[in-house]
Amino acid sequence: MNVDTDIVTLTRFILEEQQKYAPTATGELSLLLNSLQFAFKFIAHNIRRAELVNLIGISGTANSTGDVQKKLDVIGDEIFINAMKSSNNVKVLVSEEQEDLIVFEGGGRYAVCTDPIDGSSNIDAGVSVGTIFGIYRLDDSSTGSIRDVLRRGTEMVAAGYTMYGASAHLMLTTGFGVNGFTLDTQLGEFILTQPNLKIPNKKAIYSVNEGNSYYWPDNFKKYIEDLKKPQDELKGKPYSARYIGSMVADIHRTLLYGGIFSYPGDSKSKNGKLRILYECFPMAMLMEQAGGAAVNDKGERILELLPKGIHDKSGIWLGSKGEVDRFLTYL
Ligand code: AHM
Ligand code: MG
Repeated sequence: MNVDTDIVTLTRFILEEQQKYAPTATGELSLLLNSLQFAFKFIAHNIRRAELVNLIGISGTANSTGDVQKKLDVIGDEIFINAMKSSNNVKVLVSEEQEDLIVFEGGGRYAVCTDPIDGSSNIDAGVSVGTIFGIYRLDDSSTGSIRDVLRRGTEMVAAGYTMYGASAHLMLTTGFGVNGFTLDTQLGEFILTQPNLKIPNKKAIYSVNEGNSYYWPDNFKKYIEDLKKPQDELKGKPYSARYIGSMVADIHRTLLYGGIFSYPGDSKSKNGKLRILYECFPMAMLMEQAGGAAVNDKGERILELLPKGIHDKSGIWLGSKGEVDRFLTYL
């Protein structure tokens, strides 16, 4: 039988990476990443069951104890909060589902920003959704406040997402490139499947909700219109449009195949829809670490933005370096 008996699990990978890049580190970040992977597994498990749970809901019966089923968003949020709290390494948590930040008692030295289940409106159609996260290390003087997370994206020590699709895929960066893991449900482990992932420098795919284009500024309209014209370097073919409407799924495709993804600001929502701390920043860090780029509507580097509130939004354009550079020529 042809069995690989020396696979790299996420736990092994984290420990080896710590040995390699930070041999004197305390191991707290490694422990935190370990708590995170439990949250991903638990959320993946619930998403797999969601359809059945919904069917039960439709037939009018409650679950065995008679409780009304909770929405998956709430379940994801609770799983995340509990996992971070019990890790003892997190002091500050920002969740899309919580208006205010959560400060845990105890000595945690990290802040985590998350969208526990992004794209949840797609779940009933079986479309992939995901958990997005960004991690900051706290200053030694920190007592746990909003200042711990109102920082530039360049200060994050780790970021990533887990996409719950045909399998659960975790894309992780700790600032030394991007590595992809796939959950083996039988083993209950994330296995390293895409070591040192790089995004292609160019790819003729654009991903944006064009239904909003009436409200876009003229240069955004012109840029997208030009992509739809015959391209010399594509032997006269235009770009392809691909838009799932679930950020993690759209970014996952972009990371693997290349192209450009955008959720720009427009005249009805000037900063677009996506949140800086737990949507734009983590995705921007992953893109840059994979060799791509991420900018806002003015062409400024996303990671250098400084949010003023924990739920602030920004227009965003990210993906292959060559495609983002082309967009920049329209500004
Ligand atoms: P959510 O955080 O409420 O799930 O919304 C974010 C999602 C993203 O996953 C996706 O990129 C975007 O909303 C799609 O928005 P739209 O339907 O306006 O295209
Ligand atoms: Mg979201």
